Amino acid sequence: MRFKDNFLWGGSIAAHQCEGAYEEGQKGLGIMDLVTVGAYGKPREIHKQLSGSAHYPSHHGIDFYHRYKEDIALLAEMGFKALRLSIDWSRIYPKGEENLPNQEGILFYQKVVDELKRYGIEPIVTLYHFEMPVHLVSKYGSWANRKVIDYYLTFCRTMFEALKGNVRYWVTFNEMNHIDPQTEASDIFTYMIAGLKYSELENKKQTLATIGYNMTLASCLAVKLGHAIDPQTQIGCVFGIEPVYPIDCNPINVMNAFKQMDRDFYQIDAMCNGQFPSYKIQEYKSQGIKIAVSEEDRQAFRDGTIDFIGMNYYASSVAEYEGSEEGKSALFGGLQNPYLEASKWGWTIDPVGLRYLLNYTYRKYGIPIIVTENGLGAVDQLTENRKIHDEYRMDYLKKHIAQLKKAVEMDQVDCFGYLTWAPIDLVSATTGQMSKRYGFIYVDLNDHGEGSMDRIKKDSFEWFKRVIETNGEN
Ligand code: BGP
Repeated sequence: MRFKDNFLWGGSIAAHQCEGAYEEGQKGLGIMDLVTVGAYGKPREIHKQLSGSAHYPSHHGIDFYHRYKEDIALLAEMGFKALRLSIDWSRIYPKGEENLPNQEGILFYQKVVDELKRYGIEPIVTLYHFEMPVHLVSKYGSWANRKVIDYYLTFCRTMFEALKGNVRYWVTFNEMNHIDPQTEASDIFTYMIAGLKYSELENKKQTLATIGYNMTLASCLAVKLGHAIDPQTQIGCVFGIEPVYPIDCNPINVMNAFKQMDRDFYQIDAMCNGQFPSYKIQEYKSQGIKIAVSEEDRQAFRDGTIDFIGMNYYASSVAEYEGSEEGKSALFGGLQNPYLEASKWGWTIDPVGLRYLLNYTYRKYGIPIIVTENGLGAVDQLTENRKIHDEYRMDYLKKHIAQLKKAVEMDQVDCFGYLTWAPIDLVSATTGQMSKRYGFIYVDLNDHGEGSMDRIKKDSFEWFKRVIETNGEN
């Protein structure tokens, strides 16, 4: 089996990382509008409200809000078959709880989708990619409160209806799996997903478990709703997963590595098997965490199974035994894998990990998978004649595509698309830096928001164009 003829080659972007125009079009304040840029090795600061002196990269993004036509034309020139983008909830419901949506916000996304369709590019629309109205966090406490599920569903209904007939692929959430009571989380991870700082959470384990449960439930309810509005749609959920390897063959380390990796799968289990996994409830019970699955919820899990799994893949990690069978592992780095190199930001470069993860996931669930994010964050040097020679990026992607090919051709994994993160440079989510670049298209802008914002094709632009033209024969 080769890549299917209609294989979806393309890329992924997210609203808060590219749109900018944070005060235009009647947009409300979103959680990522309050996060500053982090210096190298330093975390981004998260503010409670806007402060005059701080620099907030989401406020300008790469100005996609005004330049989407130019950007989509460049992606079309590369031959893109698909673009995954997200809807900023705070553009549609500025505070999250209004009775009526903001028509200007809806119109913006309708225009973007129309522009994509004009070039035959399939839009894949994410409904929640770290974009929650700040008001829902301050008034209701975010996903820990079930009321927020209702507001999310109202928002989903608005978008399903507004884009009906034009969008075939929907994604309910991006990377909700990074919230787990067992994992020591960094502030930025819990903040991106739920607008809450880990260090400030009261009753951390219970709150994180509740958020994880409520988001899983919200996804199932959204799937059911989307199918009812348009039965033609394919609705999935995107997970960011890194394979976890044991540090050696000590069975305890092997078990521990399995347990670490397994934490990223309980929500996929719920969404594919149609029930919230009993092993998770058991685990919660043993730690005094209370999650009650009502009969109504049970029905929602049964009715809202996903059509496909979206897989964000960047790196793998290593787990080591640390005094108990529930030891510790590190997300993206920490423990070094001696066989792998890492990016400047410490993310390991592990193409085989992609094949492993695709096999692991497909064997478990047997439903179609799409690689929704994969790419190398790197510092690019603009030469005097305004070129970017990014062979390191091509090298990274080539090796990953080669492994993807093995997964599809040899291992028979049903994968229907490969989307790079991100086809055009944009603001990095975890660091806020512009200098952590992923694109085939360079955006002239630095970490302080200075630059012409000119778009410049990197060497990888022509290369990826050939990958698409040849359906993966690069
Ligand atoms: C994923 C997110 C993306 C993106 C990517 C790269 O987890 O879904 O939004 O940002 O990671 O991360 P970063 O931008 O921090 O390099």
